[in-house]
Amino acid sequence: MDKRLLLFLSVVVLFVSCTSEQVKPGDLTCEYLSKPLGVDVPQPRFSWKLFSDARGVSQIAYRIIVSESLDGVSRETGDCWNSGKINSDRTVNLKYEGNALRSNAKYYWRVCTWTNDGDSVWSNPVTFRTGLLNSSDWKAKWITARETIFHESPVLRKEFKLEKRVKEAIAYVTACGFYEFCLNGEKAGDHVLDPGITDYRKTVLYATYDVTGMLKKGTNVAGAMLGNGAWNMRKVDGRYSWGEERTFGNPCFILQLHITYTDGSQEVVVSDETWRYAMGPVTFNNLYGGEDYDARKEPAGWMSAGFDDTKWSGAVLAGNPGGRLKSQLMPAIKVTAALKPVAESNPEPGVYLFDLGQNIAGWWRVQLKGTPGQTIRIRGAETLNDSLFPKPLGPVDKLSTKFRYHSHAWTDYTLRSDELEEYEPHFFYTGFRYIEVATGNKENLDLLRVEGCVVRSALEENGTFESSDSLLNRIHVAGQWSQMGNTFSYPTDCPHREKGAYNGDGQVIAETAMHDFRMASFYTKWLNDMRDSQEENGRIPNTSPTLVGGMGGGVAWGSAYILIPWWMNHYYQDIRILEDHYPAMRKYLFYLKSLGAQDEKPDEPFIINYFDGYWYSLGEWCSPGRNDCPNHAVVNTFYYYYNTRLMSKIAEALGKKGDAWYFSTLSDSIKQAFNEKFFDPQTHLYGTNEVYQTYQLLALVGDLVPEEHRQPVFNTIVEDLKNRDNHLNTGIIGTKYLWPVLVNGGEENLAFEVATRATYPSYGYWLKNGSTTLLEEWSGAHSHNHQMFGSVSEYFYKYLAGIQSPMENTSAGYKHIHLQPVVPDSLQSAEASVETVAGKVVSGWRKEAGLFRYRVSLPANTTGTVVIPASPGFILTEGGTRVWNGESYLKGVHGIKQIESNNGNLEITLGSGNYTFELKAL
Ligand code: RAM
Repeated sequence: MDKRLLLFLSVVVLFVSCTSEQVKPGDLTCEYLSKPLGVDVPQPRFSWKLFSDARGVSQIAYRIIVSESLDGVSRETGDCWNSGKINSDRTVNLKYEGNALRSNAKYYWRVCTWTNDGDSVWSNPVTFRTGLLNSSDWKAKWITARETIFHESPVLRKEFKLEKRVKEAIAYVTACGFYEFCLNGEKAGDHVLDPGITDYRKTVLYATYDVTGMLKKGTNVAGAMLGNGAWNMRKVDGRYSWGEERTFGNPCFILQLHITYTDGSQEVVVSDETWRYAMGPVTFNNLYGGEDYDARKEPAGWMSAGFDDTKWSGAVLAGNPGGRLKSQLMPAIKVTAALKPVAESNPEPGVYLFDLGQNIAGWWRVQLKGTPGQTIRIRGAETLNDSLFPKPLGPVDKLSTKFRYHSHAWTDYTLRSDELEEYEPHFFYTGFRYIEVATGNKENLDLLRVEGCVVRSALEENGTFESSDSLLNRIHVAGQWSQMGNTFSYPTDCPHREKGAYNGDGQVIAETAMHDFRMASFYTKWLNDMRDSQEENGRIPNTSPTLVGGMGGGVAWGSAYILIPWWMNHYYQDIRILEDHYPAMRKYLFYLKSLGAQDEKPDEPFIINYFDGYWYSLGEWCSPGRNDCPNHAVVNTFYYYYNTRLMSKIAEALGKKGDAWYFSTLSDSIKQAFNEKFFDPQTHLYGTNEVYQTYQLLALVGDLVPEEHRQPVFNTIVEDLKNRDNHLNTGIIGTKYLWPVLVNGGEENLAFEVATRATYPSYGYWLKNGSTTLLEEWSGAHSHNHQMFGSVSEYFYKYLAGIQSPMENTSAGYKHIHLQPVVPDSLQSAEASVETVAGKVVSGWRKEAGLFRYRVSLPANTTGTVVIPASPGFILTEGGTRVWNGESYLKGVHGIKQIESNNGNLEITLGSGNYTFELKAL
């Protein structure tokens, strides 16, 4: 070949590989999940991110292809779907529009992106698997034991023969209650407490496992162990329980195992009456009361072929639970970490105490050696010696037993041998920091090892925050622990006392949670729970699903059903969540309207006054010194108003013009009534004669305050905080809005002072007293693991580090990112990162001698506006090059599009990429 041609070709190859390395689509997800199994959405949505170190990168077009074979996507034909080249910068939630998907099939997909540098790059291919798309695909039957089950746990088994070599095997499995599913003696997957709790009468979630490697030619054994969960919740004498006894019958089980042989033929193994069962080693299990496990009752060899099950009984068909079988399209509950104790003691013979140094939700894993038949009792608690706060474990400390959810919830383990045995619970979890192991006979064990297992919906972490103030950092981490402690397929209030799906707690923490964890698939499930729980009259109960918890709340609780979809559409560009739920959201709004007309004062139709009794018309909750607020109607009417206004915007977004107009008009009427009823223009107070911070905050947040009164209303909050020596006086509702209102009102230093207080009531008070999670009450009373006050982390991400969310000035889906750090005098540095749907955003600043250093990273295919405080005469450099000379913008640095001075700030317009700015005096 001509040498020159060769050189030319190699340059071309080099150029192509160089540029294609510069930009690469990655992190491909389908329905928010990476390579999901069991997708049962007929038109699943695809998302990706663009990765590049270059600046100013944007996508100008994309093409998605989907095929049932790897070859199909490699050849770039996409035999199921070829979207063609679409001129668009969108990368999030693009809907499949190809041939109808088949049940139980594997699909490959990849995306080609064109960027503004003229290049096009293919992603690597990834897969998704469909689940069982039609209810008629289910051939398996629900099975159970014939006798009534109260507390014990049946084990079921079935042998089946496979005549040929297995190419692929997929198991669809679930239970009402909980299950553990095994093949040939090995547990399938790593889910625990599966399936996620739903209202089984409406929805039952099934898991999909790829069990190809677990089957063999010849005889195989399928086995399952069932737990009561929220399906068969019995009251128990002498053991802790919560709420009413509620049982829908025996725990029941369903399995459909699809096998494809290497020759292409297929077979299906199903649960039916040919399965056999016996009562297993779990002799007691209760979601609240604990679990008893008698290892002597493990039927030896029951998971192996040839086990004699003739003495076992034949399973019987269970009634259909009623709910639609849906795929559990979210991370399952798993053991995500195991913590070793930081201290242990043996205060008396036969009693051991362990301190994890961290309050967690989950359970304990013990290794122990004793005598056969000996029963060991294990309990947990959040404090020692019945004291208010935790502390490091000392030699004579005792487990706190002041709450029944600690003293009367335990696991009893009975040893089968004098060998080393290991145990962890199967169908029970709780919240604790200390673990007590008691032998009961005042004799020590031959050997004992304990660790604390962190159990939660295994959502991926999503955000980081670090500042020069260690208290802030600790508050953030404690908040994350409380979220982890309250994420069990729905947001719970606490992991021990109620385990309730409180919608109020869940909504106030939601925006923080969307920074700390990848919440999208979890909230998609939870919103279905809310819809399932909707009552005939449109009411969304205080807990969804209602099967657990089911107690108090007010309008702020049900409002989760409007707020969460609204936030999801902003954070995740998820319009489908609005479309899907709109009819039920609308019905809820009309319920609120009817409430206004049917409460204690029907002559005030736009005000939601007292209704349905104290526990159901709660307003603010858990403010200092009181459990509720002086005037519930203010909070309830605020949420009525806020929901109505959002519904108008949602209707607008969905093109429902008539509804948009209707809700907008209704919200105007509520606003007027709200001010007439609650606002005193003389005192500038809402709802009371003394300042109640929450009311003043809500009125400002909802834009309810007449323009000329905004500043005086704001001033009442500032004065009240100062009168309280910079202490807040808010409960779970007002706390979410406290920092945004202060910062936006220009009180940046006060906001910081309030956040870093260390005396009652404050976060610092909790943490200085040894807490490692967030508490239920500012005083320290009751639960030590409630997530609802964690909303302060929004302040850390959005204001201190400055990564505004799509609820502030950032655009939906983080396409145009607004970064505006708020810099209190007494903070030296702050940095946060958030893994948004568009990619990872980083914003971090540090004060150095005569210098303000600011680092920012914007993912490819986004743009940004950076706003940093800058006095006149300051110069700004980026990467050492001057870009602002004290008066005007100096062009030339790639990626920076404009710099302007505005109200004491510099406003910098940027393309994607990494930047390091330095601001200093001339
Ligand atoms: C408590 C719960 C929860 C709260 C309700 C009103 O029982 O712990 O946090 O939402 O009450």
